[in-house]
Amino acid sequence: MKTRITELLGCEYPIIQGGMAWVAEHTLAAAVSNAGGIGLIAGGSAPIDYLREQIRLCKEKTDKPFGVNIMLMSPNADDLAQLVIDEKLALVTTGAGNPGKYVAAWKEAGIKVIPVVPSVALAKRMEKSGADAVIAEGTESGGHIGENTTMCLVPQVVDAVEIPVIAAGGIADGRGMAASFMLGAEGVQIGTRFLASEECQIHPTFKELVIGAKDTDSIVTGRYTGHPCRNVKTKFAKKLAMGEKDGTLTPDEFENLTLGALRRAVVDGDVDSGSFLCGAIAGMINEIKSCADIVKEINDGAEKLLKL
Ligand code: TUI
Repeated sequence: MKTRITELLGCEYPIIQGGMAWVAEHTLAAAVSNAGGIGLIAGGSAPIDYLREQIRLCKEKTDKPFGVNIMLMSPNADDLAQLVIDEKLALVTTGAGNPGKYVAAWKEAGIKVIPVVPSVALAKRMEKSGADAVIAEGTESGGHIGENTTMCLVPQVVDAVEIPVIAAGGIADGRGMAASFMLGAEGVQIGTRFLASEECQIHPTFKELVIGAKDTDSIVTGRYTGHPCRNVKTKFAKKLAMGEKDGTLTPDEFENLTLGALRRAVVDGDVDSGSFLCGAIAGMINEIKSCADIVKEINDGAEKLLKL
């Protein structure tokens, strides 16, 4: 399917892999790009030297375009903003903030800029700042989320801006991609489906949690900290949610318990103290597949439905 997104990014399919913190490293990103989508390496809060190495390893594994996601709450965001320029990346996506102050420098360096937005207001601001496209991310997504749903947010963003819109949140198969296109999106960003991929390097326990999840197995924690996150509903996540609800955990205590929790989930597979970030669509994902199969099946499924 050719859209303004495939044209902008020079890829075969308008499918972008989510820049999942701690998860999206070079093996996954290269596999998605080699499959004809766009892979992303997640900046998260990782040290700059590690990210430079990840970018270089990805360049060794693919000659296709790939990008880096910058989590703007990271203390490293300024350094990473410069690193993507130094490494001549094709694409940068941003999350968890307003990247306005970086956009001019990225554009000057020839980098395509696609911020994640949870609202129409931010989408409009990003368009004015010179963004090439926006990712309208609904609250169905894993990780740090806004309030509006994909179904409601995407058409409103499409109506509000001229630049192309990529839909994210709750999309994991051809039906979700076709539905996004019916709402006016010209591409999709997909995270959770790639957690259950062969090339994803997360702990096997994390993959098992995704595969085993049913529709009601995701939970949002941390609204009172100002950084709500959607996770797999483990005992640990339920404990956090309960402490938040009944007041037995202060926001500070909550922050202390979740410090390092992404690493404990992704690297250690620690269900007692790790936060397994994942989207609400996990219940539909039942099988580990290669990134090539995932990308092709989603694209072909959507194409078939859209041609009906
Ligand atoms: O960023 C994400 N998802 C993430 S980041 C992350 S790491 C993390 N760990 C603990 C606490 C918080 C984050 C895990 N998952 N998705 C993109 C996204 N961006 N979702 C929501 C937003 C967003 C929110 C507010 C983007 C812009 C924004 O703007 C506020 C402003 O300044 O106008």
